[in-house]
Amino acid sequence: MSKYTVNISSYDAFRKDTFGKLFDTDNAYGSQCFDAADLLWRQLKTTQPDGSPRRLRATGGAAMGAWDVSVRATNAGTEFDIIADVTKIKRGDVIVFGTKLGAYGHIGFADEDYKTPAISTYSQNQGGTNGVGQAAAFTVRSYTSAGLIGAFRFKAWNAPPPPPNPPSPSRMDDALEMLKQLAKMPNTAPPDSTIGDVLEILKELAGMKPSPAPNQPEPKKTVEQVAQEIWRGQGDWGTGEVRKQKLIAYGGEQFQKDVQARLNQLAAGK
Ligand SMILES: [Ca+2]
Repeated sequence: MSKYTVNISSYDAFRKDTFGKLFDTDNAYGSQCFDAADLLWRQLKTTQPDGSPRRLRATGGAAMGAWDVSVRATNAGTEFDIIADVTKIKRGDVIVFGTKLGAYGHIGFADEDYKTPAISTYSQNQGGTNGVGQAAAFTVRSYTSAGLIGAFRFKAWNAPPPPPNPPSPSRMDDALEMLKQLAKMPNTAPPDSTIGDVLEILKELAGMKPSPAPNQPEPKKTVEQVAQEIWRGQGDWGTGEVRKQKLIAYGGEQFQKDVQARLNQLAAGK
């Protein structure tokens, strides 16, 4: 059980819950940057491979030891993605700095996406003396991005956005299925909730934009229809060569010949 409980529903929630405060999760050396990152790990409900409660591991008693290959995968567990390409760092990632920031390196949270020459970092011990006193409290400070050696990305803070509601023809299926169930309840008043559900779906479907009719060509007229039209002086078929070309354009040469043959029959009183 962690001695601290903080809100980890999002990076911003975590930041808001910890800003200006001091945490000494490992009860050693006061409130260090290591405790800042460890604080997140200690909120996790999972256990380490040896069954002990989750905490951030680090070799050599150094903040940068959290990125050491011997503990990296254990630290990532199932909850974190390992970000080896530091240029991919995103706000909220747990970022690890190497010896460019001193013998122990540094660890904290990216307070902005990767950028150069420096990146805003949210952590403890970013101004205090040996992690002691209020000056060590959680705050933001910029550190050279050249010092970054890697990052852990807490998946829960980087869930992909839910897909937009697709137009769902299955909603009609849902309504039909409910109606079928209702039909199977002879002599029983259906529960209001079910009727309500069906009505909701029907309203939803009624509000849906009707799907546009497929772009279908006008059904083609038959030889007989066209011949009758021309015979009655309907349509815009013209006469002579104009008519011939229009008929060919409309239905092809054979169509034109057939229409002409039919017109000849009509003229002959057939
Ligand atoms: Ca400590």
